[in-house]
Amino acid sequence: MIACTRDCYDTCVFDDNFRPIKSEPTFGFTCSRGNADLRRNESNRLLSPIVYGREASLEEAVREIVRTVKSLRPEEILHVEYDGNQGLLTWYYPARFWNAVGSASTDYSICSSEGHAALKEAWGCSCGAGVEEFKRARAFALWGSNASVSFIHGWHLMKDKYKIVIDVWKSETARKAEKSYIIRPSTDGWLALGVIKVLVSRGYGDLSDVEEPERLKELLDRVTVTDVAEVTGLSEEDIVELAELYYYYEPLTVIGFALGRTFDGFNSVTLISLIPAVLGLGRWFYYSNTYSLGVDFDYLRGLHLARPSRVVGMAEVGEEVEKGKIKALFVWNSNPILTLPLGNRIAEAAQEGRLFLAVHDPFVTETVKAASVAVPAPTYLEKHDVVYSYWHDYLVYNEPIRPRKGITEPELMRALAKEYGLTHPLVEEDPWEAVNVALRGTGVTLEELREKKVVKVKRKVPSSRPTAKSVSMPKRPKDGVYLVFSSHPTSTNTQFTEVYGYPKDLLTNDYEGQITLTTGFGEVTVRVRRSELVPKGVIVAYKPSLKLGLNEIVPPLKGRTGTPPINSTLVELRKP
Ligand SMILES: Nc1nc2c(c(=O)[nH]1)N[C@H]1C(S)=C(S)[C@@H](COP(=O)(O)OP(=O)(O)OC[C@H]3O[C@@H](n4cnc5c(=O)[nH]c(N)nc54)[C@H](O)[C@@H]3O)O[C@H]1N2
Ligand SMILES: Nc1nc2c(c(=O)[nH]1)N[C@H]1C(S)=C(S)[C@@H](COP(=O)(O)OP(=O)(O)OC[C@H]3O[C@@H](n4cnc5c(=O)[nH]c(N)nc54)[C@H](O)[C@@H]3O)O[C@H]1N2
Ligand code: SF4
Ligand SMILES: [Mo]
Repeated sequence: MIACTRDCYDTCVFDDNFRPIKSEPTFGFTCSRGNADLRRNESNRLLSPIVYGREASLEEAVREIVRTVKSLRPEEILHVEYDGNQGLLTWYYPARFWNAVGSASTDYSICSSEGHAALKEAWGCSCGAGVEEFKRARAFALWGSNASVSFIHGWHLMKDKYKIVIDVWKSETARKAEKSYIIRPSTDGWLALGVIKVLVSRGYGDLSDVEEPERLKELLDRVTVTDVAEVTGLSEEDIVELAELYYYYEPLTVIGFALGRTFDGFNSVTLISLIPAVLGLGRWFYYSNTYSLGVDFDYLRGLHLARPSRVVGMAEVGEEVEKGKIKALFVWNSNPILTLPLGNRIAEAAQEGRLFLAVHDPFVTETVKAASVAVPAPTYLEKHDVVYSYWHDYLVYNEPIRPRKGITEPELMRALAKEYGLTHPLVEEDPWEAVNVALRGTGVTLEELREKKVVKVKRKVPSSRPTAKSVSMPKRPKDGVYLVFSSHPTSTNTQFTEVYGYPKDLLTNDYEGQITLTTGFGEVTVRVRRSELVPKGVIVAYKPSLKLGLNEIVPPLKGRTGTPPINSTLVELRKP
């Protein structure tokens, strides 16, 4: 058995012949990436360590990294890792070395942290519905979620059920849904407030299940359905209709990660999550179940014994590199030159010798191409690890089904520690022992996982009622043209573009041809294609089109808890 470790809701489970398992949670099918994985595994691989442009031995690469680390102050060194591989040993464990030497860490905010923080504040935990509830639900309301593309097994369980989509363009999912509402970008908080207002004023719902409801009551008094219509671009009838559909169908609310990446996303996620509570349905939403599994991620990262010297927002990495505050980056499991706001500043600084960039990746990515030192990593098909899902409840013990190329993350971490002369309990603890300890709260032991390979966890979901103490009046986004992003069926973020290519055109309502997009941070010239699916004031880019350098203009802003509001990128257009 092996599970796909890519950053994806589905975490597909495969048998030893790499066929998707017929049973839950994979139901016998997978995506275009899963179908091409074995083939892709043999192409575009980084096969040898590289030190300043030439092939080198692993020892040389490790020496060069440690020499640089020792020559700098810990605060000038930042490790950047994200969810390229969702394995406990691959993603989390290697941070131990960097925490032990006291370098800076990121805030891990690029994707979903804003929504996690919002839901934790309101509900005590961001966790919600799982596979069982998806099966049981008779309808779904999807906000900022392109689930038919980004979450295909969740979507599979929505088949033949009533689906309502709230998006900013007629996405693939909006087109397939029974009902869709297309609103102005970043106005979801207003719409949620409008829905609650209608439900309460018509007696369809009330605030009796909401703790500390005063602030919400105050907002309901201040806002009218007419205001909500004006801000969202919907008609008043639409808003009433959406509230009626909520009342009639009691849909399971799916809150897409895209929403945490909007302007005022914290508030939007909070307000949307309160709709089911107003209907007396409790925690009838899904965002991410990571924090109900009981895995101790902090233990894996060694935070019980060591702390980073400082935390840098993922929004700010490019800017800090440009300003010279960061002099060395150690990257794994991530392709930050393409995926972080102003990520191109990393490439420029490395090229000009202002930044030492070390990268550990299985593939020759843009970040690897710009690296001072690159070290090959095995893919998930080539190493042991324990994998979890942010949707389903199964832990999987991954075993290699392909010969290994490269050095694993724990091995590289230990090689760095040895060269450094670091004797710290964090790097001395055996990686598997660390996994065993980190799994304690799951009720599953490593031994059991090794024997059974796939084990269902009993998730811990608090039955708390929500509090409305963190809601505030939604902010009104400025008028203008917004660049928004969506998942694409043939890639996971920037991965797989070497197999399937990537869309070269962005989608707009009213123009076709070359166009220059400008923000206060730079400009990028792209081709756009006219599409009736996109309303005025919106430009849609699929995530693999990040290859066009779109993050060169995404501002290094932080949301309430750090996540950059990437989907609220206000752009000026210049036509030639
Ligand atoms: N403008 C804009 N920017 C965005 C987004 C957007 O919508 N718009 N989306 C954001 C979101 S949601 C996310 S999650 C981030 C994603 O940002 P990234 O994490 O940078 O995204 P990926 O392109 O998936 O890159 C993952 C990298 O991990 C590598 N990898 C895979 N497996 C392994 C392994 O086993 N070991 C090691 N060492 N490396 C491995 C892959 O080869 C790849 O290079 O991007 C964000 N950036
Ligand atoms: N095939 C595929 N699957 C993926 C990924 C992938 O790259 N490809 N990426 C994975 C990752 S890292 C993540 S985070 C998830 C993301 O998956 P989702 O949570 O589905 O998020 P996105 O695909 O970023 O965007 C979903 C929708 O949000 C809409 N949107 C943008 N701004 C707003 C807004 O202000 N309001 C509303 N209501 N909608 C808005 C976009 O138009 C888009 O249609 O998917 C994961 N699954
Ligand atoms: S990328 Fe997602 S849907 Fe595709 S194989 Fe991996 S987990 Fe499954
Ligand atoms: Mo993400």
